Amino acid sequence: MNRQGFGVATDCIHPDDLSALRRFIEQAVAAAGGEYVAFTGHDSIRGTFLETLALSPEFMQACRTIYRHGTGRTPPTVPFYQVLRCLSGKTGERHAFFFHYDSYVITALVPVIMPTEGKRGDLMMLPNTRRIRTTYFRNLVDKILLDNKVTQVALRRLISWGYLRPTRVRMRPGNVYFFWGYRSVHANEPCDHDKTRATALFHYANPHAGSRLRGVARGTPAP
Ligand SMILES: O=C(O)CCC(=O)C(=O)O
Ligand SMILES: [Fe+2]
Repeated sequence: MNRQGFGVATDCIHPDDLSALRRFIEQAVAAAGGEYVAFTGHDSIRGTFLETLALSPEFMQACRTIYRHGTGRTPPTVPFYQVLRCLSGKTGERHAFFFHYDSYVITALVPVIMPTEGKRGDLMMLPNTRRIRTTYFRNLVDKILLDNKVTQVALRRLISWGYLRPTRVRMRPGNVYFFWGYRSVHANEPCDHDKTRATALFHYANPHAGSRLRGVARGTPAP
């Protein structure tokens, strides 16, 4: 994660768990008329393998250990923030090539369905382009500088002209990919319209969870 941008645990998800998840996703995409769907939080994925994984002590321990070694800090006792993203159809494209920093220090990415031909929807990243900011305000400045049309278009052009060479991660279902989501500019490439690309994300440890400014900005006072 520090050197090449990401770490990978290979062949650690059972094929039966993957097939059950694929069926769940295929039904959800069909119900959405073949278009983009996302599930945020744990309620909507209850009873699936993604719930099992989020509650797995070994998986949490792996993230806590990575956190401790990578940051030198004590890992917080917090649940994952989980998202299941299913890109499909024309709307999937709108969710591609959006470069961002995650709000959480570690991102564990579980590819569930990945196209193997055409535009596959690889993960593109510029690893470790910032440190963990001490204040939410400084983090917000980074986000504003990145989440705007000028920067987004500039990044896409610099990449397509070859001036910026992002790390491209071709993901394989069965593996789990770890990276410093908070510290790394990243986005996924689009995939072909007639294909589905589904990834489950497990985000761990928001450094600004207790920030008062974050509470005000989101309209929810921090506890
Ligand atoms: O689906 C992916 O490959 C990455 C998604 C991502 O970066 C995110 O949801 O924060
Ligand atoms: Fe992300």
